[in-house]
Amino acid sequence: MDDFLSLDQQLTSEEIMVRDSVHHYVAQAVIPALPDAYETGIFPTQWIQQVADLGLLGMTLPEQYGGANAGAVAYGLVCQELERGDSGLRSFVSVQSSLCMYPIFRYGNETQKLKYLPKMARGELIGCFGLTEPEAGSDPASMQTTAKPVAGGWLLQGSKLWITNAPIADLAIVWAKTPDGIRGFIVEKEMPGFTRHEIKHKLSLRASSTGELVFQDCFVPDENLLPGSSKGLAAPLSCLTQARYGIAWGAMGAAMACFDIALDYAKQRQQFGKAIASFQLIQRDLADMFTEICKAQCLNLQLGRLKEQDLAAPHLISLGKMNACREALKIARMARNILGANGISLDYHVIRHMNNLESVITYEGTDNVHHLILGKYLTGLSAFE
Ligand code: TGC
Ligand code: FAD
Repeated sequence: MDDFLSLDQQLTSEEIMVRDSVHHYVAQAVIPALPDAYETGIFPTQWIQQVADLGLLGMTLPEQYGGANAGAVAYGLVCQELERGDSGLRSFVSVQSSLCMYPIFRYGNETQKLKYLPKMARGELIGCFGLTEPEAGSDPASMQTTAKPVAGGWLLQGSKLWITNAPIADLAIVWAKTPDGIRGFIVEKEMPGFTRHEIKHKLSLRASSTGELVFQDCFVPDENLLPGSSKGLAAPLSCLTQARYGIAWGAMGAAMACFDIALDYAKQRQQFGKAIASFQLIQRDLADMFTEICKAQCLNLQLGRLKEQDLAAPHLISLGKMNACREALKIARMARNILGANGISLDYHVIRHMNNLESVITYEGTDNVHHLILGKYLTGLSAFE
């Protein structure tokens, strides 16, 4: 869609350049591969090297760790353009950058940063982030995975479920209960007692690899504890704040794709002797979709500028994630309706975005959770206690 609000005026030339180069990459290399990748339920691993070569992995980190010192708005625009292609590709980049490289950068020591981050930026090491468990989703404080201190390290026991990248990951950032509280660990795939299983039969995020992590007396040496991780939920929640911010932009990328497809289709498709775009009810839907995209673009941009000044409080990020996911899902459903029967075909893409957004609205905090985070901020009363 065109830049109707002239928001490009608010972007630097570097931000526009990075957005446009990712847009071009997605149009050329990602979208053509998608119907088949989605149908077969396989994450195209060739995308890993491509996004690494574009400098998109850990792009906000300093250069000495393989990053590009990029700002929050540039990262947001990248997420938007990746998810214009598919939520699975944006998920891959979010998890690698915000949920794996960020905790190592923020809570790791210098040895860990130098050992892992440059290789992760080059796409040579893939990460996953294990917080959710079979019995602990919205309430990660109730996790049952434990880390018991033993000579020279820790013994991990438990499992993590619904973990993006788990089947293809070389390492996992795992959050486990120690006698002192929840701490973060870097668990490498070769560590004895660590196994992974792919989750099959997903009807959403099919072009993404999702799995389970299992720890059976898995020995993790002391050097793989993230020393700066606090003894509570603050450290994993701070990683979620990074990823939720990217999702606010990403979900709108999927919404923009759906809007563009629906608008083109409505102008072409003839019924009752004229283009369906000429019908008032179709125009109302298009106008509603367009309005929500414009509103979310402004919100995301302002959140990004606040984040660049370290002023984007977690409840504001919740506002952005909640709004974008809710509106993007509505837009995808409206687009699917405008396409009639063609709307259910992978060839027209909107059903894929719609199904993906059913995951995106659930992961990284459900719609309810984000309402309650905002509710706590507004009222001073926690609904979680
Ligand atoms: P609460 O008492 O509010 O906070 C506990 C401590 O954490 C601090 N804190 C934060 N710090 C940084 N960023 C944030 N967003 C923070 N939110 C809270 C807080 O200040 C406090 O610190 P301290 O020092 O006082 O201890 O915690 P609570 O237990 O009331 O929180 C409840 C709740 C529901 C908000 C939280 O548990 C939550 O967000 N639940 C949702 C779980 C979730 O989002 N899981 C996502 C798993 S990862 C994932 O889905 C990846 S998908 C990836 C992809 O494919 O793209
Ligand atoms: P539950 O917490 O059981 O919630 C079920 C329903 O109850 C929801 O509607 C929820 O909003 C509602 N609910 C729960 N508590 C409350 C409350 N207090 N008030 C009102 N309503 C409430 N996790 C990771 O750790 N790493 C990953 O990489 C990852 N990737 C994922 C990829 C996919 C494709 C999916 C689908 C999930 C992924 N997740 C990941 C897990 C995701 O974060 C959780 O699914 C999410 O946090 C919700 O947890 P749950 O599924 O257990 O739902």
